Amino acid sequence: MPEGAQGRIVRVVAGFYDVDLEGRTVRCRARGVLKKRGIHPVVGDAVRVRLSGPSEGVVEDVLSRTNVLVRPLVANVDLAVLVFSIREPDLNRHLLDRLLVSVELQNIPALLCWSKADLLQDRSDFEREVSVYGRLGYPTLFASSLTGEGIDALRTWLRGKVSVFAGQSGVGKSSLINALRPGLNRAVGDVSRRLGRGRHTTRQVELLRLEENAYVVDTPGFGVLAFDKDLEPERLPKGFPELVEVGRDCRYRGCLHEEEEGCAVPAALAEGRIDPLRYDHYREWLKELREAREERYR
Ligand SMILES: Nc1nc2c(ncn2[C@@H]2O[C@H](COP(=O)(O)OP(=O)(O)OP(=O)(O)O)[C@@H](O)[C@H]2O)c(=O)[nH]1
Ligand SMILES: [Zn+2]
Repeated sequence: MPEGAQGRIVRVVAGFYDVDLEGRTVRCRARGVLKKRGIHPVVGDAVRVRLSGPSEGVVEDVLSRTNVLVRPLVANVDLAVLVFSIREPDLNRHLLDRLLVSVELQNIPALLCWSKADLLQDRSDFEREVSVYGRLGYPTLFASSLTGEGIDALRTWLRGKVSVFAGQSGVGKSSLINALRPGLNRAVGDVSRRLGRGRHTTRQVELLRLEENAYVVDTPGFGVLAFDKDLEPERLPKGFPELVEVGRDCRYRGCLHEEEEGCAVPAALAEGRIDPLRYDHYREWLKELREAREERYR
């Protein structure tokens, strides 16, 4: 048996860790000393494993993490693939901005994937609607798991990374992952049935291995995304690249871009350098975070 093989935790099941070692899964328990040191391995962790049988082993060590997403609980996330269908369901910009703020605040690069591209013949209106995201510097691609459009480009994006797929229920995340590797066969549900009941097909947090060094997490669909309960309102501007940029011209450092004297945002709004809908979302969430803080100190 080779000693100290390095692998990646793909699943946590009732105190056991399933570790991918170059395409083969080994069920492991964690060495007792890890717990004593307060180290709790999670999905996505790069680990050193000592094999104790053909498909059994012990997690000896957890390598240092680049980041940890809280929901879903995944370590070492390289890319967030935010999936939004161009129709069925229609684009939800509130949720899109919310997801973008979350990944920005966690320093995770985002790829915007417009799914079900086959449902729209003329894309010019849609492209106009989402052009703001391209201008902000987010990479975007159209994809359809029905026609295969964009699947190769998506595969190229995922190569060598741990990627988390996120987006509303029914936008086609599982279908995209199926198209990326047909052998995986994720459960695909019926959109009308599930949207009606708010039920989700996708449940357990699991890393799926697509090819060598490409792992994806299919997160359960959701309608809204809660911010971390203790996120300070002062951090919110960091979630908006355009506010970070324009904010350099505000008179006061730490300007929250409401009605402060010398704030550069009103001029940027008037000149179209800041998208009004995104700014509305910013103001709404600033208020929400302030209220949450008041709750905390009550
Ligand atoms: N027209 C079209 N329909 C699609 C496409 N991809 C998925 N669908 C349909 O959309 C519905 C939802 O697909 P899923 O892949 O289960 O969506 P999901 O985002 O994984 O949903 P959750 O697991 O609930 O988060 C299914 O009825 C699919 O057949 C596509 O590219 N084009
Ligand atoms: Zn300002």
